[in-house]
Amino acid sequence: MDNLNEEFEEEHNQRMSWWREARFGMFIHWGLYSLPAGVWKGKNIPGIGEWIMYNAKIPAKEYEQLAKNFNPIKFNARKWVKVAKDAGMKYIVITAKHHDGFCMFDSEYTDYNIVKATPFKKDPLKELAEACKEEGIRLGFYYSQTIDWHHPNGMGNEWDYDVRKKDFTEYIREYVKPQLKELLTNYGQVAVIWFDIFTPTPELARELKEWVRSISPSTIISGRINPPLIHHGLYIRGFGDYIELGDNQIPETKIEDDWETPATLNDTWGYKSYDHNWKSPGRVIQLLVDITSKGGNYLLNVGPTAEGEIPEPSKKILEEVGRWMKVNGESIYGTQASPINVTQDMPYRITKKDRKLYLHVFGWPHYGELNVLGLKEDQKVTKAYFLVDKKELNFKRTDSSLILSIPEKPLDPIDTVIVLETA
Ligand code: JFZ
Repeated sequence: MDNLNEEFEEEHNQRMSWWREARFGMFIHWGLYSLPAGVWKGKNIPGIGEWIMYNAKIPAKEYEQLAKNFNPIKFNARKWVKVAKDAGMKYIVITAKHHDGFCMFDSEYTDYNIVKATPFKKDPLKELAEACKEEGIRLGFYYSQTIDWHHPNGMGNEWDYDVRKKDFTEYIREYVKPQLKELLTNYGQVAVIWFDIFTPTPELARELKEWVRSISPSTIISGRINPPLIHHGLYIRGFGDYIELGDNQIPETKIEDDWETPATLNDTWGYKSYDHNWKSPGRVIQLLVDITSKGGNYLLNVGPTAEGEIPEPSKKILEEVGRWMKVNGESIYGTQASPINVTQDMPYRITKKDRKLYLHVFGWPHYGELNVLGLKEDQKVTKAYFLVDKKELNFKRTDSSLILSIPEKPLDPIDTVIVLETA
């Protein structure tokens, strides 16, 4: 690799080191859309909650009236950060401006923001930044750099505006870039700028990347700064610092680069009053393990209410996940993808850190033996024990498998973690 590339790679590794350690973060979708919560003029509007303005084709002049009633008096940044921290999450990414164009932060480039346009009059991102700093949680901002259904030069609103009259380059240079500078300079060290549905040209994507780098070189840029790039079946990082998969998308096999799955706890990102399709804590834990075993991060969403509260069911699920993480976090944080091929149908997953393999057993065999397949002949296992109590397990080796002697019942019905120490 030539020197320049080596320098970039070294810089990239430094920027990504906390992110590779973290593995698990909280996504927060919170905005004016939390007020209708999936209902408009008495009708349930299909689709994800934060898309209600688009799905109901609400005129911008009508939608913006919501600001007058957005007053999250129950918002408490410390409580939100505690929910994330107790769940074992190490970073938070919150919507600063979603596709509806409403800014959840104070901005001098539009009055269509939470400080100037709502009775709340405060900047929740400022409070969140302070709470995150106190608790050692990193904070990033989701920013919709392309779709903006409120701004006349943003993309996506063809029911209020004439597309032919839009000047998108003007939108990027006179609005998006100045706002990114506000976000990157007014809220302390910003961990991530989470760009979303894709900058329409590589030139503008490069311009945004260089802009962010020029203001805050250590801020990570999400993969959605450009469209997903897949070449001969391989995911390619574009202008972002990592690959962003589709919503709730889990790859079949590991990806040899930094990547993240953004995911919901039910079926919506923004709060919907009637979406009760919650994932179980066990499902969330096994998704976290599956993603980590393939080398990825899990950015799991909560959609707070217009009053400023994280929904009780979300908190209950995350409390349960946190209990598992308290005991087993070592097998997630700072781990890499399994060096052993594990297919989706196998009853276990493997994560790796240094010379330790963490065997996550989802389906417990009830005949006293667990077969771990696909080991290389020269892959020496010197010791096996339960992570939770260090109790050793006997095992036999064949050329390509390890046969562990296991008790009748699992220690944890969701995921019992066995440590395999390797030479
Ligand atoms: C986008 C947003 O439209 C949505 O509201 C939410 O914020 C989500 C996290 O991101 O939705 C997407 C964007 C990209 C893909 C899928 C959904 N994709 O590339 O498959």
